[in-house]
Amino acid sequence: GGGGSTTAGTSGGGDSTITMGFSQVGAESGWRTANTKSVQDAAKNAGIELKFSDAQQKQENQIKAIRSYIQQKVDVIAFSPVVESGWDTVLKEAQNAKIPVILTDRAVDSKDTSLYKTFLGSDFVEEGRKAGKWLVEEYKDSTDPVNIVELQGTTGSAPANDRKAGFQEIIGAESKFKIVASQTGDFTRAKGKEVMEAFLKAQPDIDVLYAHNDDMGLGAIEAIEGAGKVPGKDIKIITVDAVKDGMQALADGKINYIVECSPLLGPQLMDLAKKVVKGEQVPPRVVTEETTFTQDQAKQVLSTRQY
Ligand code: GZL
Repeated sequence: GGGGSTTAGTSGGGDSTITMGFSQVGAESGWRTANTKSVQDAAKNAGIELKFSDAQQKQENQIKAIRSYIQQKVDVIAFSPVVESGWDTVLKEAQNAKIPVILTDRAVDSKDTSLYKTFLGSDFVEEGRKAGKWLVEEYKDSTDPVNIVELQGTTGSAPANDRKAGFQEIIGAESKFKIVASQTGDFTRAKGKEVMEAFLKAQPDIDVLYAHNDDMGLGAIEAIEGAGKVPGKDIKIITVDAVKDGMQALADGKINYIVECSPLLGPQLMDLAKKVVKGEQVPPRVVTEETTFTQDQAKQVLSTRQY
């Protein structure tokens, strides 16, 4: 019979598989679950062994996870910091243990940028500016006051701070725009609905909702409809992310504009991790490619969306 096939011997020497310890924020939104899937699929495709933990949106759980990865002597640590502050101590412990750290999705406010090799994620200030620019354009022919309510992301998180700042930078130039109420909905649908119900009771006249993510916007839509108003018409809605449920609401006319924030960071993260483990130089900042969507654009692309 034919000779059996011979399998090529694996290269000699130690196990060259990279182990990555990843601390995820939680599972608070459609964006987050899509981000988790991207990281897990990309690790598999890259042949990287992934240790993964979900912090339920608590910083102390992320710090615990990072400490356990240090104990386990992983080759590289990556995480999305739930809030910007309070990371220097644990990042110094990783540095002392000679384990490189990659920031993904959200940033930290540490002054010492040697504590991490690179930050891969969106420019949240620019996302806020894009939201503001659409609103300025939408109301360019009117001089009446425009009353805005804002559902902020998780208090202290980079996306909440920066999306607020970018939006304010643009609308602050025109006195007709007034943010009459602004409160955190913690990036979740449930909290977004609850806070929007409170806004509707407290504010006699709301023209616009700016929600820092689709999930809070979708919760707010339930509150707006519950109050007998028409979302997208009585109250215009701008959100950020462009996850499937948000894009469906946009196509249905319940949301007016979505600024995309791509969660598909997995492949780039694994490429950066391989370089960092080899001791190769990587850019200190890698900004995510992303765009914006109107209602018509949502109708065209809905069936092609990956998340
Ligand atoms: C943004 C990410 C935010 C999303 C939310 O990169 O950190 O967290 O906009 C998610 O949907 O909860």
